Order: sequence, then structure tokens, then C-alpha cells
Amino acid sequence: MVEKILASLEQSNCTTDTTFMQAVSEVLRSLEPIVQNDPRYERYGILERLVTPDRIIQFKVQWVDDQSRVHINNGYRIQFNNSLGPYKGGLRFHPSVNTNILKFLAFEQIFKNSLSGLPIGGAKGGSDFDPKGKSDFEIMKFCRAFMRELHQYIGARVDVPAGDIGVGSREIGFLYGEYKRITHSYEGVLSGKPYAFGGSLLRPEATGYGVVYFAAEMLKQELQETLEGKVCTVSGAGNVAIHTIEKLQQYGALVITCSDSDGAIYDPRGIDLSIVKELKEDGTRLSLEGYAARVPGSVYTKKADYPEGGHAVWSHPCFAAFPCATQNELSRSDAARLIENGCTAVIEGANMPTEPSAIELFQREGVLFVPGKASNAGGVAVSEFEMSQNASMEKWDFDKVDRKLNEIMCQIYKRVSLTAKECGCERNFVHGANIAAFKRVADAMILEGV
Ligand code: NDP
Ligand code: 2IT
Repeated sequence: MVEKILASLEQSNCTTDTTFMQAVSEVLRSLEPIVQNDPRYERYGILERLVTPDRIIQFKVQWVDDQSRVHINNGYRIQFNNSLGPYKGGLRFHPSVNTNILKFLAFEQIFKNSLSGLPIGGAKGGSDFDPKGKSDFEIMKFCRAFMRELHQYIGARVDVPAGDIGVGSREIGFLYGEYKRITHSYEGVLSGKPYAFGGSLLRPEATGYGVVYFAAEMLKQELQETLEGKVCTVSGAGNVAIHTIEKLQQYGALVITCSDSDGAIYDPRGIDLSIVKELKEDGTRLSLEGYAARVPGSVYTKKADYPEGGHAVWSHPCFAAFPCATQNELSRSDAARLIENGCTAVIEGANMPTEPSAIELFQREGVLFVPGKASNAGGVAVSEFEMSQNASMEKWDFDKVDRKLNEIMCQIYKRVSLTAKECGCERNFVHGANIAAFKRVADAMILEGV
């Protein structure tokens, strides 16, 4: 049945939808035994319904730069599934954005949001706009033009976008301002807002902190280990990477790497996060080359000098690895090198950063591997806390949000590891995550009818 659905999906989607097909294949293969044992899933067409987005919205975004030149970009919102709650998921601004990438992200979001246990559906959106090198005013003008189109499709009870690559609280602030101007409605229609107008404390930190809360709980339960004194490698230097490094350091780990789209830093004495923040936070996005210039003993490797078919970050011995930049950034040869160097756990901060053949190798060699839909769900969880605070006009303090975030991450670990055990594939957190997430969504889809 799974093979039949995959074949028909190959036919109905573009041949360029490879990343989307990668995500769907992984999930459906995990579900094979489950759907065979429960005839309801076939009777209600659950798999076919689940792999087809509710709607794909595409619109033109026209804006004028600081030199009065006109630009046109594509804008998108993919509302994939709202069986568990309003559509929910980030907006990505990056030149690589297209429907293939957004379908994969929106599809993954359904499962992540389900695993969080919270009442939120799955969506994703964004634009092929490149924020790099743009002035603050250009970012503002683009965000306003983007929202002029997007506003008609979203709402606090309909679809609540947030940030992702290239979209942080600055962009969410501009988007929110425009939504309010157009609709006159001061409602929680976006999450990740600045604190001044409805943002939640800890939302900027939530994804990275959540990744480490998950890792700490898993290491405690599976290996009776802690992160204290352990060497860790992290890729990326954006929101997720920075806060993963920050929490790892608070837990006493030694983080020796980070990276951006042009190169990687190795710092054997431990990454100096204040310098990374200076280079990368608030949309500055300066090259990490500046880090090596300021920190004696650190090494910068340009992307062109990475090992063949691999990434510089994964060639260093470490106890645990945290890919936190983008999809498919950890290859099979990277996995082989990590295993050779004694890595015991890989916890994804980004969405689908590990290639399928690398996952297979990790699992075969007994490396604890956690897919992003489980380990990076802390971001969307605190987004839901923000929706909750907006709806009740309350403001939660930092400790309350932090405690609830930690609880959610520990619950996700428990749900995923228990499901894997029950299905006879102990420590296969990919199957555990896909099956646990699927059951919740599928049950809701059956109950709401076709
Ligand atoms: P940011 O834009 O803040 O940072 C992205 C980082 O990854 C930057 O260091 C960027 O480099 C690097 N990067 C981006 N694209 C590429 C590429 N094609 N090749 C190499 N490096 C690249 O994004 P986030 O930190 O928010 O997102 C990182 C990952 O985490 C994504 O997969 C995202 O989907 C996922 N995620 C994000 C959540 C959130 O709350 N923000 C929640 C859950 C998952 P440069 O500085 O050169 O641009
Ligand atoms: O991939 C993700 O989970 C996000 N980009 C965050 C989504 C959200 O709605 O907070």
C-alpha cells in the first residue's frame, strides 16, 4: 500500500519535488506496519489524504529597494493539514525557497506539531527573497509587501505563521505591523513577535534550548550520561545554532564548531558565543571569517575546502553532534567520519539535516539518532504558548515558559522512545516519532470525517 501511494505521488508531483518525496518516503516507510494492522487507515484513505496539502497558495510580492528599483519575488503559504488545530509553521526567506522545499517543511510540521501534544496543525510558507545585504528599510518594505498578500489567508484561529531561516523577530515585527494596519485587528496572528506587542519570553531561545533539553533527557535515560564536560559539534550560526550552543555551554559541554553558508569555524577552546552573536544576530549575517580573525587558535574553513561530499564541522571527534543549519547538510561520508571518531548521539536542530543514507548508517552502528520533528519541536511549542498568552491576554514569566518547554521536550522523548519500544524497534527514534505523531493526526482525521 505504501509503495502504491509513493508511486502515485511521484506521478502527481513534479519530478523536482525530491526533498518533499524524501520526507514523505521516510514517514510512510515507518508507518507500513501500523497501517497494515489497522484497516481504518485504508478505509478512510488516511495516507492519501495526509500526503496531499489542503492548499498551496502562491502570490506575487512586488517591492521597491532603496535605489527605487522594482523587485518581484514569489510568496507562498502551504496549508497542509489542520486536523489537530489551526495551521501552524514558520516562514522562510531564502533564495532556495520553492514549493518542493515548502511542501517538505509543511509536511514535517504536521508530525512535529502532533508530537508536541498541542492543538496545532501543519503549514509552512515564505519567499525566494534573499535578505542578505538588504537594509533595514528594504527588509521592512519587503515584509509589508509580503503581508499585503498573505493577510487574507491567515488568522489567529486559521493559520499562525512564525519565523524560520531568514525570518526572526525583526521580520515578524514588520509583518505584524502591516497585518494590523490592513485588518485593524490586534490579534495573535503571528508568533515570535517582539515582546513589546505580544511576543512570549523565551521564544527566540526556544528551539535551541529545547534541542538540548531533549538531548539531556535522552542521554540520561538511554546512557545514564550528562552533557557536562562533553565535546559537541554544532553546525549553523543562526537562531537555532546559537541557542543550542548557549544551552550546551550552560550544561557544561565544550562546543568546538559552528558554521554558516560560506564556511565553518573550529575552535578547540570552545566557541565564544558573544562573537558569533555580534556577527549574526539582528539580521547582520556577517561572515564567520571574522571570528577566526578575532580568536587566536580558531580555524576558518571555506566551503570550497570542505572534505569531498561532506562538511568540515563533522570531521572533528565529538561525543554528540547537533546539525542546526539546513536540510541535507550531513552526508553518509560525514556520518562515517563521525562514527569513526566515536560520536554517540546525533540530535537534529534543523529540519531534516541528515541524509537518509547517513541516518541508516547511524542506526546500524548504534548511534542514538533523533529526527528534528522530535528534537526541534520546542520552537513551535513556545509559539503555541504565545498563542495561548495572546488569547488570554496574559504574560507568563520566563521561568514558567522555560519549565513548560522542558516538560514538553521530556514528554516528546518519552512518547517517541516508548512508541519505538512498543513497535519492537527500540531506540529507533525515527520510527517512534513518525508512528506516535501519525496516530494522533490519523485519529483526528477519522473523527472529523472525509
Ligand atoms: P537562521 O536564518 O537564523 O540561520 C540559518 C543558519 O543556517 C545560518 O547560519 C545560515 O548561514 C545557515 N544556512 C542557511 N541556509 C544554508 C545553506 N543552504 N547552506 C549552508 N548553511 C545555510 O535560521 P534558523 O536558525 O531559524 O533555522 C535553522 C534550521 O532550523 C532550519 O532548518 C529551520 O527550518 C530549523 N528550525 C527553525 C526553528 C525556529 O524556531 N527558527 C524551529 C525549528 C526548526 P548564513 O548566516 O550564511 O545565512
Ligand atoms: O520549523 C519550525 O518548527 C519552525 N520554524 C517554527 C514554527 C513555529 O510556528 O513556531
